[in-house]
Amino acid sequence: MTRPIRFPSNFLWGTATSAYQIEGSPLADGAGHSIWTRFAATPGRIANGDTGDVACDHYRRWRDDVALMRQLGMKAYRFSIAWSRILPQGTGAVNEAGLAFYDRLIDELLANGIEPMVTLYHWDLPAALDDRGGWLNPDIADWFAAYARIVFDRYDDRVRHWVTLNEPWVVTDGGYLHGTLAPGHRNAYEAPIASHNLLRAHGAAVQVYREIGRHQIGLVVNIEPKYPASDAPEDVAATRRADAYMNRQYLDPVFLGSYPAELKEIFGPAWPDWPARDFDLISQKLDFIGINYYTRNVCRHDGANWPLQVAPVRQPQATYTETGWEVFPQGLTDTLVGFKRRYGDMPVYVMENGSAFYDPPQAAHGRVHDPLRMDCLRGNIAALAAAIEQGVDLRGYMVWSLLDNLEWSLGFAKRFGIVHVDFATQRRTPKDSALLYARIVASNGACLDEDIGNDIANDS
Ligand code: PNW
Repeated sequence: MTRPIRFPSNFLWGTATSAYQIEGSPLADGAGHSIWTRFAATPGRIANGDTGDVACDHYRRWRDDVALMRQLGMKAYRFSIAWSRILPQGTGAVNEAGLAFYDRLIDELLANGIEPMVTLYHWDLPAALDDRGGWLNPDIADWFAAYARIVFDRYDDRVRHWVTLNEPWVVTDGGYLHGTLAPGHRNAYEAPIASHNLLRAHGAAVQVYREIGRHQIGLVVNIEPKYPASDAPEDVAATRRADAYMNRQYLDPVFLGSYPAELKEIFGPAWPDWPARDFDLISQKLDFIGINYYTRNVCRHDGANWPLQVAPVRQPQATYTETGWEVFPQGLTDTLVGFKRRYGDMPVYVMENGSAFYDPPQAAHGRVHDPLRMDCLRGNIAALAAAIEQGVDLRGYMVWSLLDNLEWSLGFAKRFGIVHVDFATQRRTPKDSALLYARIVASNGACLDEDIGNDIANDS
């Protein structure tokens, strides 16, 4: 390591999860169905027939899970609220038992010195709202704002970091364009409408927060930097389309007040003309931006690939994770520096970053060796330090994920946790990557200057 690694003294180090992926008991205590309980009950939608009915049983084991975070020295925890626990029908009657669950969790986190960071929407739309059109119904901005008001009213005295939506791109691309995620539609006419209503709902919730909230609110987007496979004009144009579709589709309207021109090119007749006033709603001022980073994409033109006409180019020298994502820490620095360049200086949190690897089943001996995940963690944290050095106002970093959990339609087989979960017994075992991360957190990143972690991997 050539330069010393430095992080701000109040840097928020933590982990992230989401409700449907870890909680289990999705219908307990009066909660309603979500599009994910439905999707999971539809044969063939989730690998291996897995569901979130039990998941990590966090709904009952939350106290132990907070104790585990404390043991690892975590400073923050990002989780999401299940809308259908609070409003079983999505609108209307409030379910007090659902509110009480998150009260207990928030209080326990604070009692253990862990900062709660709360996401309002991490993909589990109440099924009753899907029956009314879900993200395709423009009324959803009002439904979401009403839900947000209830949640802000209840918890804003204790929660200082709020996120409206997690990854609108994934909600739309998986849920409405390619059909791989709930609600499983595959329709190029629906996708732009769903995206637009997600952004309107985000803006409406921020407006409510400005009225009644006292702390910080932001949006979380997944960013995958795009690099051209060659300097041939068609590859460069393909790269621009991919970046516009995945990255700028959300950030441009929020921060610059309009969509990238490439979207019309991509969607053709399916791209609507939007009313100008919508952009006033969408572009509410935010207190921070949350960025999820997993991988990069090298792009080439491919006319056969619907609808983007872009194909990914595999890198022969690279390591790929179990979800097929290239390990590329430099992309995290590029993403953070690139954000600042295009949208300006503002507080940034990396709200998710992690990797799925096959972990050899050694948990029975009390250890799980995950050297590849450790390498990723080291590389990514060095990439954060490089971004800070280049002037990025980075305030925190959340590892995805605290626990192995339900990786949506890929089921439980893809493990992102730094803590191993034996789903038969619910036993939790911190992997070597968790021990490494605990040291990184305890030293505020400085231990990365040393040849950290080799002893962890060797002292089995
Ligand atoms: C995120 N992509 O999803 C989600 O926020 C998590 O719930 C999920 O478990 C985690 O990343 C790992 O997948 C993504 O295709 C899904 O670029 C897909 C993409 C990015 C993020």
